[in-house]
Amino acid sequence: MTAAHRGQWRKAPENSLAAIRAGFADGAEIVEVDVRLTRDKVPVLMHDATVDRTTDGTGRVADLTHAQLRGLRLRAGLGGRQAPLTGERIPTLAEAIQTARTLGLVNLDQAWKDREAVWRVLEETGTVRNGLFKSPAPVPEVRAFLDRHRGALYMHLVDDTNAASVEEFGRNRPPAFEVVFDDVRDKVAQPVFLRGLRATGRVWFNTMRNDYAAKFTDEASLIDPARGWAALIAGFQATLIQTDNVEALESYLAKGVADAVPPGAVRVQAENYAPGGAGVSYHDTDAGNRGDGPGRRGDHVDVCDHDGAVVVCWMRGSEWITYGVDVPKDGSYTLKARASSPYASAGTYRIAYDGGPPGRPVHVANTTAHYAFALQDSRDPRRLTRGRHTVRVSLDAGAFQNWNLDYLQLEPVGP
Ligand SMILES: [Ca+2]
Ligand SMILES: [Ca+2]
Ligand SMILES: [Ca+2]
Repeated sequence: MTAAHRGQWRKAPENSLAAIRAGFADGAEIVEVDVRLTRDKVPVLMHDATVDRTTDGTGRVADLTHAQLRGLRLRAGLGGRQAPLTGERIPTLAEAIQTARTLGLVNLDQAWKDREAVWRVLEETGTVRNGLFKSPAPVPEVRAFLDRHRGALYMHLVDDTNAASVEEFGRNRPPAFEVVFDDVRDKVAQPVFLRGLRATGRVWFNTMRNDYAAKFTDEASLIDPARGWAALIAGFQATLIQTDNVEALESYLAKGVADAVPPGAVRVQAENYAPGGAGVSYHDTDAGNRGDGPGRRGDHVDVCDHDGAVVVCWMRGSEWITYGVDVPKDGSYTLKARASSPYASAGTYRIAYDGGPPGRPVHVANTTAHYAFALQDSRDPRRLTRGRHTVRVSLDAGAFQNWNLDYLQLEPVGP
């Protein structure tokens, strides 16, 4: 089973009704949301303690009334000050859970402390079987809640600090455990422990970021599922994966391929730039590799590791970088860049083929976070013959530049 983290935020604001619908539409069985109480004790969906990141308002959810929150508009995707505003509003839990009624489960994150208020909403809306509670709370506290509310769905969160809690449940175990480990040597990551969990229920892992399941992340899975999802399924008993990449995970589960290169297209990873060194294959304005990723020894190109995505980062005006690309067939191609940036505009680049003059400026779109990569079409098609070509990406010196480049992809658009 797959769980869409904060809903399908690649298509709608995180924790919005549209994101819940899109998560299920894209194949998730579970949509994860975050629940908080307003000042007047209405459970609503909001990840952060404040509304600042994801709306056009400011302030703490706990200090604002439901009516005040209702007036705010949600920002696209993962939000951020420069993300565009949408027509979506902050949903109440009641609206969210009713949206999911015929579609699947809603995992109620951050809801445990307000579990009685949340339970009342589920009862009132007749959606007790749609809401999945979770917590790492002491077992007696969990038992008291489940005894009080027969029929409540509950998943227990375990890491190395509370691994023993599994045994405390005795023969009355929850139907699922969420396992968090940041090192494969952790107790909860050992085969014998995980087989024990799997024997009685489902095993949930989170692959959005490093340190939730060591480095088995979504982005690593996009490069090769064996670095992420496949490893968790084959070696860690995973039967439930929470992801920021619903479509890619569904594609992997259905077809064995996560992020396929389209037919006739050619992809080159940004970090695999042409050889030659400074002034030949690239120009970089800051000495050394300022990123935390695997840069090329002796080179100044900045390479970052964004939770498994290996990317060229610290992109600045006047920098350029060159790639060798093997075009499979004569034809017209468009160049797409898998890029990310929380800024608007994030930057502009121009493409030059085979040492020719640079094309028109291409604007990099705001993706609402540094780790939210999206494939962006340069819309500057070019005829190319079969064989080896060089592609140079150069950043305009006069424009604001702050974005990350994961890969380039030439896609056929015509003969
Ligand atoms: Ca540098
Ligand atoms: Ca740089
Ligand atoms: Ca890359």
